[in-house]
Amino acid sequence: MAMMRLYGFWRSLASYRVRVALAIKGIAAEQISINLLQGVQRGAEYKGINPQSVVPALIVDDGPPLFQSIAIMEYLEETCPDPALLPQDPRSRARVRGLAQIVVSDGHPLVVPRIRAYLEKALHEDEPARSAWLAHWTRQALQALEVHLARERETGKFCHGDALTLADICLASQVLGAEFFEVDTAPFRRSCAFSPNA
Ligand SMILES: N[C@@H](CCC(=O)N[C@@H](CS)C(=O)NCC(=O)O)C(=O)O
Repeated sequence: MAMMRLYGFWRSLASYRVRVALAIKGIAAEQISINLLQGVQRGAEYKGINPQSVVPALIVDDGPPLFQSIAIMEYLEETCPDPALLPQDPRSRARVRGLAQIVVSDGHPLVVPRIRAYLEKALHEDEPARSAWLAHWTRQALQALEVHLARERETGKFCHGDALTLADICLASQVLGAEFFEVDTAPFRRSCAFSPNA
């Protein structure tokens, strides 16, 4: 069994995604907390591991750190394929990846700490304006997911069919973000029902 060390933080939605993937696949990993609230991610030591100053990063044995939650989850999928987090056929895989990217590429990047800090320190947006920003982009992502889940026949017990996939993990992280930012999730009935947090 490979030695794994995950650099993450309890409040990090991207770290959450990797933790869930590891748990589903039954892979043990040592957890190292990088305190984002104290800015530890910007220190020289962590920059040596991830020059982007973000979590997660995953070290496997003595290899170079893996970075970006989607790339890490795909690595876990390829090296530990059972239970699968991607369906078999290319069209289904594309849909699962598309749903996942609504969160990972579009929704989540707009609410990460460095964006919130930039709004506050560089643009001098006050707290209500910053909260409105977080709520707006969180709702946009959940709304897009909601429409996909409602109208596409591939939706099953989970986002895609009846097996849990990367899409569910990413959706769950977006719902968790909504809870952190106190966004009303009542309009996103399906997304919340599909979330493992439900
Ligand atoms: N697209 C990246 C996002 C990584 C990311 O932004 N992580 C956040 C926590 S969820 C972080 O470390 N932020 C530090 C900062 O913004 O200063 C991924 O999915 O891994």
